[in-house]
Amino acid sequence: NMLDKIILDKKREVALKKSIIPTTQLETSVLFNERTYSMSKLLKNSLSGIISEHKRRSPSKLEINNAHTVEEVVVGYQNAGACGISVLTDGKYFGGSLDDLLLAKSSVTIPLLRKEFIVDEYQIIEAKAHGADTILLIAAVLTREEIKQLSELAQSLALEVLLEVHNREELEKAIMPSLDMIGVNNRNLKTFEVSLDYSKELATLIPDNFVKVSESGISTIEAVKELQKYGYQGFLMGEHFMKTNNPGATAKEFIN
Ligand code: IGP
Repeated sequence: NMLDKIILDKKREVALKKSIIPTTQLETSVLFNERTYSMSKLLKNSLSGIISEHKRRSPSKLEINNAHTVEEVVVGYQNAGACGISVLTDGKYFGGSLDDLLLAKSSVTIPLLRKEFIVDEYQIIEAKAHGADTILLIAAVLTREEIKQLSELAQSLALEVLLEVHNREELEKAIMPSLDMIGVNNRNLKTFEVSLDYSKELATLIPDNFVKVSESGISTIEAVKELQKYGYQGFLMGEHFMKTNNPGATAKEFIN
């Protein structure tokens, strides 16, 4: 399946990068000692809870938006009142890059999520060096031990962790104190099937001390309102914004 393929490629990519740019070099980035912004706190205090995503293309949708610069998109999202911005940094499957994250960091002051398939501590150091405030960990591709090790490293760098799950087993495996937010991906990354029922079914199983985020496949204000009834405070939306010719203006429709 696609997810296995992505992870295989990612492991190769990280091994190669590690041999070229050692972590000690990443740690000299001026951003490495910068303060981070808390996405979970903003979500808790927001009525709308929108995390808007910069996404050019995806394996399921191919072309989404290539017409805008990163700066245009992220400034539009910030002006719309988003609680945070997710920046895809995977190149091969999503057309993103760490440069996109850097550009976003230099353009806005709201929390940034590095949207990446993290399989190694190296990518967390990299995230920090490129201005991320939050990292994503995907339970489907990590063991409990890996989730613990990676999330504790993130915590030690003042990065927040959004842990992504898609079913009950992943959720039960992953629950631990070093996570800040738990996201239910409505899209099955193996089959690309999308249903908001995943968020609805898992809602009561997520302990209250984590901010609940519903990810993917959201395209209406009614869907957001419905998910709020299930306790969700964060809504990760990409395609619905990116496919329009003014992503920021479209995001604003969801934010009061
Ligand atoms: C956004 P959508 O359907 O609004 O474009 O979805 C986001 O949830 C999705 O891009 C995503 C994702 C991921 C991408 C969720 N988890 C993991 C890559 C890797």
